[in-house]
Parts: sequence; structure tokens; C-alpha cells
Amino acid sequence: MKTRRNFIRTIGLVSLIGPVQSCAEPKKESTDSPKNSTKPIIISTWDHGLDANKVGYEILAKGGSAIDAVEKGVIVVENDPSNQTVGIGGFPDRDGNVTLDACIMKGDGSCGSVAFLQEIKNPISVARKVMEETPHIMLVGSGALKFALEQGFKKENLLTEETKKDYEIWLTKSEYKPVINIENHDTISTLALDVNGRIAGACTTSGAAWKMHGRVGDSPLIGAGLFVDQEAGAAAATGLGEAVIRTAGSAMVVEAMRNGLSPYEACVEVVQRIKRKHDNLKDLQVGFLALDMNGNYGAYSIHPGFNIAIGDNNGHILVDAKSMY
Ligand code: SD4
Repeated sequence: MKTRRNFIRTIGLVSLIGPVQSCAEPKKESTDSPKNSTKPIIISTWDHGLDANKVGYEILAKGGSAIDAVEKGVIVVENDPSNQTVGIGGFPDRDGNVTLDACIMKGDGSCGSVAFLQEIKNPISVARKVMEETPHIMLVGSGALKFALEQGFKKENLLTEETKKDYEIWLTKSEYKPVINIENHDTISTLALDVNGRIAGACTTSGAAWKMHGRVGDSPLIGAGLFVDQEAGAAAATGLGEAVIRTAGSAMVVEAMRNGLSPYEACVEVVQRIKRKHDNLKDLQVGFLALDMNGNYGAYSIHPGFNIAIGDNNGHILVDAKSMY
């Protein structure tokens, strides 16, 4: 089973982008940003976030908007068939269907979302259309597909040959025991602050591998997988969606920043809240990343292995998040 992270590690990321921490041995480097952070800035989950940030930062550096940066950034990952957790090539549910969840949000509260969407490669762009072209926030399943087709999106088979083979291997045991940091993770969530001080976020995923047909996670839920507020900042989640939904995770991270915590402290606060709600954290991974209105960022997770990509005027780096264990 190939994950995007394994792939990047194999090709020697360090030489491509500079000072990167090893993904294999998280070093618990600080993901509390230096106090002199500046805008524009873009941050994303996991190492595929580097690809997203490069495209997003180019938009920001030219004076473009945060909402364009996050949408165009995550599309890079949705379009990558070798990435088995987002867009085309994503792991299917236990019946063999690739079903996608995504949402997008601006600091002024505008937002759009799609869930349980099939056969459309770029759910994030459909979510943006929901935000911009409808009076609603969320469309799901066949309704989301109908809307996407009306908007000119094309139907595609999202189950690649490689992912189909992995599914056939999984079928031989048919056990739902997600491997943390691998099978249940790697959603791409991206947050950006543009030169004009506008903040936005995007989150897109194929969700938990081998989930029940019809299962929707945190990623398309405004407040759970993503929350953005021009008064306080932005936050997004990765990991087991059920645990994130139970705590309204991203909204709570933003609320903690509004109440004076730094992005890093706010992520720690909500991870601790998740800990208090779950007896057994052994197989439970959740990570948050957050960005405040001054361009300071932070991240924190339950287990090691979570990392975030950061793009700003110093270049592009990947850092391991500190974790509870
Ligand atoms: C979900 N949070 O559907 C998503 C899974 C994921 O990184 O990959 N998160 O539960």
C-alpha cells in the first residue's frame, strides 16, 4: 500500500525543499511559529501540503486572495492519482465506492460544502460553487452530483487500478481497523492569510478508508473539519473524523484563539479535550493546525507522525507537529 507520504520520503524531500524534518522519526520540533510571522502565509496538513502550498503561495505572492490560494492549492492534491486519501485514487468505502467530502470557508463566514460526492474529481471546487452560486451551505450525495454536473463538472471513475488492487487485498479480510497516520489520515486542509489580511481555508478528503457506505466524516462539516473567522483566525483538522465532530474541533480551536491562546496553545487545548472524551487513544489520531490573523501558526496532535507544510516569504518547509505522546 503506497501513501503519498511514503512516496515523498522515498524521493528525498530534503534535497528538494531544504530544511525538512524526517517523517519517520518525528522530532517534536516546535510548530508554534516565530512571533515575527508575516503575511502572506499558507499552511497545510501533511507532506502533500508542500505541493498545495507551492501553488497557493504563488497566488498569494502576486497579491491574490486567500480563497483562491487554498482552493487552487488543494486541487493539486485532489488531482494526484497516487494520493490515496484525497480526490482521484482515494481509498473506497467497504463496498468499493470512492466518496469524497470537502468544504471551503472565508473569514467573513461565507462557506460551501459537499459530502458523499461520487465521480467528481474536484469536490473542493464544487464546494466553492455551492458557496458562491447557491443560497445553501451543504449539498450531499446525488444532489451534490446533480449540482456539480449542472455547473459543468465531468463525471470520472475515481477508483484507480492501484487503489482497486489495495481494495481487493483489503476485501480478503474485510476488517475495519484503520492504521493510524496511514489509512485514516492525510486529508489535505489548507489555511491562508493574504496580503490584504483576508483569511480562508479548504479541506478535502476521500475520508476514512473502508468506511461504511454513506459515512461522512468531519472534513465537510463547517466547525468540525474546518472553521475560519476573520475576527480570530482559522483552524482545520486531520485524523479520525468521529472524534473531531464530537468536539466541534476546528471551531473550538478558533474560539480558543479568540479567547487569547496562541494557535499552538489552542490546538493543544482541543486535543486535550478529545483525550478527556476517549478512554482509549491507542488507535486514535487527530491533529489540528491553526493560523491567527497575524500569520502565527501552530499544530498539535495526539500521536507523533503528523506534520504540516508552511509556505511564506522564507520558502517552503515541512515540520513535525508536537504531540501528546
Ligand atoms: C475523516 N478526517 O473522514 C477524515 C479523515 C482524514 O486526515 O483523512 N483525516 O474522518
